[in-house]
Amino acid sequence: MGSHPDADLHPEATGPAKAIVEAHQKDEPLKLYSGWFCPFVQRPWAVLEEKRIPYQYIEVNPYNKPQSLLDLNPRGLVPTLQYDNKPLFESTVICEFLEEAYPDHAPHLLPKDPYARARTRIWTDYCTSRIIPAFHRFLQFQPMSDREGLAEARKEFLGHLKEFAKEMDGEGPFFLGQEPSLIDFVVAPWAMRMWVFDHFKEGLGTPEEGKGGDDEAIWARFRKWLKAVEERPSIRDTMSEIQHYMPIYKRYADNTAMSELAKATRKGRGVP
Ligand SMILES: N[C@@H](CCC(=O)N[C@@H](CS)C(=O)NCC(=O)O)C(=O)O
Repeated sequence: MGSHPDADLHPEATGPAKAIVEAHQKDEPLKLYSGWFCPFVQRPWAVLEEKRIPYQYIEVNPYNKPQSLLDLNPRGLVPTLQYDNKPLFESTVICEFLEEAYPDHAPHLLPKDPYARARTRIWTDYCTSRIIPAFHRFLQFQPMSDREGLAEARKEFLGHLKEFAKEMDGEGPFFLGQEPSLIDFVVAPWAMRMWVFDHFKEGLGTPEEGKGGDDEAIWARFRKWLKAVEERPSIRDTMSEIQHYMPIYKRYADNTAMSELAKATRKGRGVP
């Protein structure tokens, strides 16, 4: 009674992420309290991998919170980082912290130039405040019989992707250029989960190559970015097998657990 619908999710990472988890079991002063499935976790997890910072991976279920997690973070969310016996949370804050606490570890998440740095924060915020909420509105859209509503939700999401792609460095392949930055790591987990639209919403709907009309160049740039993100080992290899994400997203897309999830969303807590 009252337990979260995801309290019984698959207990551990599978696929490529399994090997990374196994390689990070040794006790380390830096500990990542994680849920293998959580896109917010994947942000700092990929950054830790990318920068080759030594850390210990600790799997917890945030819908069935162990005391060890609550002791560090009263909100009991993942990711939670333990650094030198002190807790830290909020995925974007953790990423920026890793950049500052390990200054010798490349690639750097923020450019040196103050203007370029500020602009990086604008587009990082755009991912969190526009792209990701629109991803969830599209994924959650119901009923599927409301064709206009579905088209509208898709259009809203694609509109944000297009705005995002317009701002990218011309060459890339990442948002700011050759190397991934904070912007890429903040949005990559959702980019890696866009298959959900094929399964649950009759397709993502981005135009195929050569079919983007006036926006062809923008969509070509988007595809180049997406490919670079999908192929980046730190991002690719912190993903598990699709079949284990499926029940979580199915519940979400079907709206079967809506009242629970709506409550969680209203309280400002994230949903995967
Ligand atoms: N704003 C947080 C969101 C983290 C979050 O919502 N994580 C989910 C799992 S994907 C969680 O821990 N949920 C547990 C709960 O809502 O109680 C961040 O960016 O770190």
